[in-house]
Amino acid sequence: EADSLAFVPEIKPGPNIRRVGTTVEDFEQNLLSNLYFQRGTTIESASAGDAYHTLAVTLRDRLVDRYARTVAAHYETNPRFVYYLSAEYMLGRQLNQNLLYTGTEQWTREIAEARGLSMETLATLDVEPGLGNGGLGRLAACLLDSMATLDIPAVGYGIRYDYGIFKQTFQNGEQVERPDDWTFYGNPWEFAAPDDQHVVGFYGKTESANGDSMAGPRRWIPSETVRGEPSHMLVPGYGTQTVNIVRLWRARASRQSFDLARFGAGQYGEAVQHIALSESISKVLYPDDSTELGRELRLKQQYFLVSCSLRDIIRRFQFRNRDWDAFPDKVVIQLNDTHPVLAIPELMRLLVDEHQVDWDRAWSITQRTFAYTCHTLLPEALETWPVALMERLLPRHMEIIYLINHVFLRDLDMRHPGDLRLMRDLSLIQEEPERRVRMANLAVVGSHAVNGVAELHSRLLAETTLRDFASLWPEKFHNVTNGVTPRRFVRLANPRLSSLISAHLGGDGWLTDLDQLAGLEAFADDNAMRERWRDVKRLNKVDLAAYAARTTGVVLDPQAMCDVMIKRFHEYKRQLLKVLHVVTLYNRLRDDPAATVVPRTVVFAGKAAPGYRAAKLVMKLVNAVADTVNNDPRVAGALRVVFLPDYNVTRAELIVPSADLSEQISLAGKEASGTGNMKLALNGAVTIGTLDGANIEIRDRVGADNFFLFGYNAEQAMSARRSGYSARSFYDQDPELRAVLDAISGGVFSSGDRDAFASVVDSVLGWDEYLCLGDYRSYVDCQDTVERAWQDRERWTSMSIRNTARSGFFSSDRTVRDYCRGIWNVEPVRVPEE
Ligand code: Z15
Repeated sequence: EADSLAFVPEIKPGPNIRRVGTTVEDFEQNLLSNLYFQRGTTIESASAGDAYHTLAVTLRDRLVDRYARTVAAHYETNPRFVYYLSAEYMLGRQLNQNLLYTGTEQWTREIAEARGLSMETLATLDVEPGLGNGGLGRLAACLLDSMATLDIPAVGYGIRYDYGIFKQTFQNGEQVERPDDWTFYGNPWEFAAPDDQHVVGFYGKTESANGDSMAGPRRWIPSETVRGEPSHMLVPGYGTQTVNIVRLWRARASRQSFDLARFGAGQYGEAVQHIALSESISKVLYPDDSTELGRELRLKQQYFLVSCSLRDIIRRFQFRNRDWDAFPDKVVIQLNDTHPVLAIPELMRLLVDEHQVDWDRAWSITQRTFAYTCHTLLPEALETWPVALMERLLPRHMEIIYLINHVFLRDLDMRHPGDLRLMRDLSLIQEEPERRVRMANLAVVGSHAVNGVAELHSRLLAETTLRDFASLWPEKFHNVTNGVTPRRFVRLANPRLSSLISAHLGGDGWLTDLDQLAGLEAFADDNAMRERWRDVKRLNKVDLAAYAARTTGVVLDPQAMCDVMIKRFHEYKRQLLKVLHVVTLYNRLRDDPAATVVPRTVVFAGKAAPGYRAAKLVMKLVNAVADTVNNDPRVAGALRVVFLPDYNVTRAELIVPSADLSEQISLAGKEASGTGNMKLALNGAVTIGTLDGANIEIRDRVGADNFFLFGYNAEQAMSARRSGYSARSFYDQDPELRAVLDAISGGVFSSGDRDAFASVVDSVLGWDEYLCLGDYRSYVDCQDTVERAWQDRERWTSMSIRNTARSGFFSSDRTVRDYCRGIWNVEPVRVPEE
């Protein structure tokens, strides 16, 4: 099947770019006209849903105007583009963001409220596209926001999953997953382009196209094809005219897939099974974060994303350029983890087999084009795919990978003659226990830059996981510390704090120049400021308490310290250590109800991969402890525990602004960076944390006095594990710890059932990879220090202000600038207002 319908979708510059009006009257006219012509209804009969949809498309119209001018400016300039390839994007809700970015928030409020519609109602109709699992997907969204804000020409490519990350509920304290049919009522933010599809092949065989060399060109004859149908969402920059796009691919069956004869014979299921099979490729996001499942369909998803995106990138390149050697001057492709790494052999295939570029030239182009971000150190997160599966699914790619490996190992042998150990470790193919393709090795060999996501992570990558590559090519290795967008995670999530900041800094310039937050430093010990700062936190906590009461029935005290642990459930993140602390507090209160303690609300939120038994049992334990604690009159007023279900971007925007204490307690050396830690610090939460990931950089900046540090550092953790770590000895020597574990295994939180949580307790008492008990005493003592600090209200508030004032570095604008200078070598393109 040829690409018969493909066309060049770019908007060319010309006089036909429409302009949207600039007054509230124009805006209201646009709304009324869209209500009538787009929604097909009248103001008298419009529902809240009609109003929402109409508002969304009207805002979208305003962004289209900017987008058209952006494309025109890009066309004129023909700049180098960043193409961000990611299997995940966690964009968050679009409505409030687009109101802010188009400056129409106030107008909308007036127009809506005059008709009895609240902004809150409209906001709740906005559905968050949950097309990611956690940190990696949200980072992608923050980088898109910052690239647009910094006028960087960029396109994000991803998959338009029919079902995003599952919806989480609890039954008997256990996680229950429900499908996230996020487009059930339609998605007003996207533009579908069903007439702009690409055809993607799978399986089949290869044959020589001229001669017999694997270095090609060769012909791949796939035995299965599906179509990739694109749609895009607009990605506006804040305070600029630039609007970029994120282009998402959806799998569609070929036109002839519906079996009319079978349908006629009453075999309805069989009649549509080919359609269902093809379209399953983009059906659902795999809900695993930092672990690999190795399913065939997952590999198909990855190749589907890569194939569609590269065809698009090449077409965009050819729109303005001819010479393939110029490709890396116009294109840099950033690989978000190993998920899109098949793009490396795919570009080789397209150049060699379809565009007659010879192998060596194609390889040079490829290496100069790609850059790879690694997001983990966990061995279980490093993807490998069985050679047998690759040979079957992508026979030509497997040939190309062999050839890349052959040339690479030959060169390696010239530099390090006879070093078989090195050859075996760096080979793109792992031999034992079964032959597998190592995607991270392929990424490093095929890219000109490799980066980790925080200083410690980048150092450990170069010293451990990718050590031999780092000695081979030290110049390839970079660090780019992650960041978060202050537009969403301060301005939109925390409008009260934002107003207070702007009032003290004399404007909102900090939103695009976050280092300006340093100006708050001057007010850190100012009584009036501290009073207002506390007021903001208190009001945010009142909002959170209202939400918690409505959704869980748990009543929270806005005066209590709000202690939050919000992130994916994973053993390395050690939610269990937090539970051990909560039970410690509970035991103390039970033993002595008169004990003066700091009233605390412990907020948990986060999802676990559906198949991750250990993490799910910890979740169940959290719910069980919450139940027991919240129903025990002896501790009422002192301790509350709430697990807010269905953590997502929207929920983060609710919880982060009310946090006093930010729990970042992963075992040192395990969390690559973390980004929730940054969101919380920016919103004035004080961190209790280990020397892990970006915590280290947060502490360096906010100051050791404004950060609660505990636990092993990465080196100590590694040597503790090497030198025979004994969890038992901690249990034997620490009576308070013993009481906690005995309470859990004794059935205190499971109505006397001693089996319910036995395996949790056994896991920390046995050979615990994450050294929970080893860090317990240090953690609990540190929490006692936190409580003493909290009791000095003024001092705590100063710490909180300093956390905000000194966290400007953690803007994703800085992250994008780092990528631009260190890796991408791209320049901004300003989009004129007219
Ligand atoms: C993911 O969310 C992260 C790493 C992964 O390897 C996968 Cl598969 C998913 C996270 C890291 O755990 C986190 O530390 C980091 O902040 C985030 O990526 C963004 O870099």
